Amino acid sequence: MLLAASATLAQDTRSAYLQMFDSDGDGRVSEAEYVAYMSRGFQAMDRNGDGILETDELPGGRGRPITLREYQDNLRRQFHKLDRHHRGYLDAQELTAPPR
Ligand SMILES: [Ca+2]
Ligand SMILES: [Ca+2]
Repeated sequence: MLLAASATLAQDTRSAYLQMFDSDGDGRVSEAEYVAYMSRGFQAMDRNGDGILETDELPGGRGRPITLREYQDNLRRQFHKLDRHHRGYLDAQELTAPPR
């Protein structure tokens, strides 16, 4: 009983994570949903809201400035790496897989 409960918990954690991305609620994450959700991190860091993360807005205050467009291009590449089955969307397992 206890074992079954913890197996279910791992499953629930994954699907809860997926639900944060899955804005249309179809149980999978499209490229647009992935980019939209992950872009929130950019927006949170872009304190002056000009669409560019300047060096002083980057974590640790170091690094090359990056535009929202570059950031989203990186996210799209990341999405396609995660999309191991090349179906154009991520399921909970692909989404939570460790990066290669
Ligand atoms: Ca979806
Ligand atoms: Ca900025």
